Amino acid sequence: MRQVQRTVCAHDCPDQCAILATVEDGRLAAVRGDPCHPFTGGFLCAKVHRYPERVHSPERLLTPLRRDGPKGSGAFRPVSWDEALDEIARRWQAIIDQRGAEAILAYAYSGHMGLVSRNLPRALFHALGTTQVEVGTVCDTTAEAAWQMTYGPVSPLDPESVVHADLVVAWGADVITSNVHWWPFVERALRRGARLVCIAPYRHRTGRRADAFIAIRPGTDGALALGVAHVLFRDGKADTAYLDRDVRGWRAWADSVLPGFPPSRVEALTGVPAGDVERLAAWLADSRAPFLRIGPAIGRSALGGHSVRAVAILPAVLGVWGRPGAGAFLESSYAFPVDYEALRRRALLARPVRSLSQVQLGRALTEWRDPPIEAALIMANNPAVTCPDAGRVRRGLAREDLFVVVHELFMTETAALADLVLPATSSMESEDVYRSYGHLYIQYAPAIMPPLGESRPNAWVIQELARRLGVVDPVFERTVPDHVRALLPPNEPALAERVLAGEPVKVPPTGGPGRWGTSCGHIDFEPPPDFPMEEAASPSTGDDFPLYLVTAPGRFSSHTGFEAVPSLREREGAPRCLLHPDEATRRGLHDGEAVELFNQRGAVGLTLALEGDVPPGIAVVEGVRPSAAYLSGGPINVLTPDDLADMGEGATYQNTRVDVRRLARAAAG
Ligand SMILES: Nc1nc2c(c(=O)[nH]1)N[C@H]1C(S)=C(S)[C@@H](COP(=O)(O)OP(=O)(O)OC[C@H]3O[C@@H](n4cnc5c(=O)[nH]c(N)nc54)[C@H](O)[C@@H]3O)O[C@H]1N2
Ligand SMILES: Nc1nc2c(c(=O)[nH]1)N[C@H]1C(S)=C(S)[C@@H](COP(=O)(O)OP(=O)(O)OC[C@H]3O[C@@H](n4cnc5c(=O)[nH]c(N)nc54)[C@H](O)[C@@H]3O)O[C@H]1N2
Ligand SMILES: [Mo]
Repeated sequence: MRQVQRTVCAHDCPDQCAILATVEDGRLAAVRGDPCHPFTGGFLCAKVHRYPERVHSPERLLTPLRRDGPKGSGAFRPVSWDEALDEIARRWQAIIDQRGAEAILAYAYSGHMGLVSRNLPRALFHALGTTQVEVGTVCDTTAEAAWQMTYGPVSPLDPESVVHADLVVAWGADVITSNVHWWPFVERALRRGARLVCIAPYRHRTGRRADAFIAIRPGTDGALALGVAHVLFRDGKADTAYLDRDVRGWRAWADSVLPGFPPSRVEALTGVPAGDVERLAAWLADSRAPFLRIGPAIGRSALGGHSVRAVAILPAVLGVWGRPGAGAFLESSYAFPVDYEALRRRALLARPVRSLSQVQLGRALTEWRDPPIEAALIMANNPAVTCPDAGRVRRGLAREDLFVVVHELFMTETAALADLVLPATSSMESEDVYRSYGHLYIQYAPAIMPPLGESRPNAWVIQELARRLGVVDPVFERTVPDHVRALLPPNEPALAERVLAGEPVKVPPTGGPGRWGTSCGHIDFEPPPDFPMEEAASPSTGDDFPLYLVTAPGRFSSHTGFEAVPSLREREGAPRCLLHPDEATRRGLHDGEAVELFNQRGAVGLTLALEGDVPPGIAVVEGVRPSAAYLSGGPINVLTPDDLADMGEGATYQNTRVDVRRLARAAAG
């Protein structure tokens, strides 16, 4: 039997595509972009295009597995679900009785972006009182905290409105690589005469298409933005009438902070020539409708929150909010009228929970006491590869006295360190509801094929554990359609029913002039947006290493989520270190040779690629790949620090300093 069904791409990506999937005799035969979805626009990215290969990969886990040898040896034997779940319940109960639930660390992350898959697990963790990730993630919590502090939880811009912009600034966002379905909208603006400016440490794919590219030292965007504001005020281009009307605390900010950011000092802080600071300010001042696309990447540094904030306020300084296509866009998430607590059920918490920033997972597993972590449940995340200071994460997971359970589709390096591995369904085999963070559509997706083998969705695992642990709450009994009804506003029952009918439903943006989400109701410049360089110093920055390491998304990979697709592995190719030819010459290194990036945390072998688009002083590695992809010592996150950013407990990947040298033959072997 052959059927075409609507579903949604569940990957952690702003595009959240609507898919038309062809299922033949219970197998996913083909996928294409749903032409009815304005943002997906009828095409899929190079990765998701290969979805049948991923779903039916011979590497899929099909039964629960129990470790059958020393930790990390890779020896496992199949066990039944009952055996696995009973063991988890028994061991967790013993830990709860002896040490308290905080000795259990449990979280589900963004490997599956369905609202049920991501949020229902938290209800169980809240009910038990386990240690969990309440705030900080490796992704965007710094950027979100900075945004909320300034504008509140609102998403005022429809990304599709960029077609009306006359200036598009991709500020720390490689649109063509990581947000490719927005690119056609940008192109429409460009065809109508808009100018595209890219600001990033190296000229990436989008940068090569830009009218102007500004190379910035990683982690210093706040200084550049304040320099731009300095010039706007100096030249009388700031809209003080708008600032008076809609911004709290702007005068104190303009008087106290801005004088410290003349273009000459900005050049010293950021590496951006003073003339470029002036030019960027002039383009913004001359623009009727500037659209600033802020990539969460600029938040992943010691002063990342300050940076996001300083960039995000520029439309307020210019007084352009409210014009079609004008403003700053970080994420669309806040536009959705979703009551996450209906699933997370924080109300089930008996007392405040011990919270972990995902960034410091390794620290928690190796250093925490009172109580130490004795059991861990990791769902939809591959932290042994993607977390900063991955070496420490691995040492933590490898503890013989730590009971590790990993729920996964594939035998990732994280799963390989588990005591029990539980097989997860792919999104094609699970029912869920999705809201984007890069556009304004919400969509329900039924399971379109039966689970492969004994694989089961996150929600099922959580329901079974709740039952075994005697946790009772209506949330664990609900069906997915009932979850959808509970998540969406009760006074708008028609919205839930439209969503459940399976069509992509668009919600309006929220916030805007006079309607901000802050407690004062205005755009909030208190505390004053600043860039306090002196606070950026962090113990593990390792300033003695001369190069900044920039880790950027891979085009044919999404973190490690497509590693089980050989054709994509091949297209992404072996990991490369992109370096300016002068840096190579200085070290006697040649294009294509085996090198290693190293710092105080480790050394990672990969292939050198000389690249004029990378400025001197910077090493770029695209894609976060599993260890086996590197010549030695991987993954790349062995080198990155686990310090927290200034806001939102986020990661500081872009604060990594390294050097590069020829890889000794023995290590390469
Ligand atoms: N193909 C692909 N798509 C993806 C992903 C992927 O891995 N692969 N990942 C998905 C996920 S989880 C997310 S969160 C999103 C967004 O993922 P992000 O990682 O935020 O990616 P981008 O927004 O593209 O931003 C990356 C670009 O920012 C630049 N950058 C790095 N540091 C700085 C800095 O300090 N300042 C400035 N100005 N620029 C900097 C880098 O040059 C890089 O090209 O993309 C999603 N989409
Ligand atoms: N150096 C450096 N490191 C980074 C970044 C960077 O810019 N630089 N970016 C960071 C960012 S933005 C992010 S978001 C993280 C992403 O980091 P991760 O969340 O670790 O991303 P993935 O490697 O895709 O791992 C997700 C896993 O979830 C599994 N999975 C998929 N669907 C399901 C499901 O339904 N249930 C279960 N149980 N499992 C499922 C997949 O098979 C996959 O192995 O990486 C971060 N790491
Ligand atoms: Mo992310």
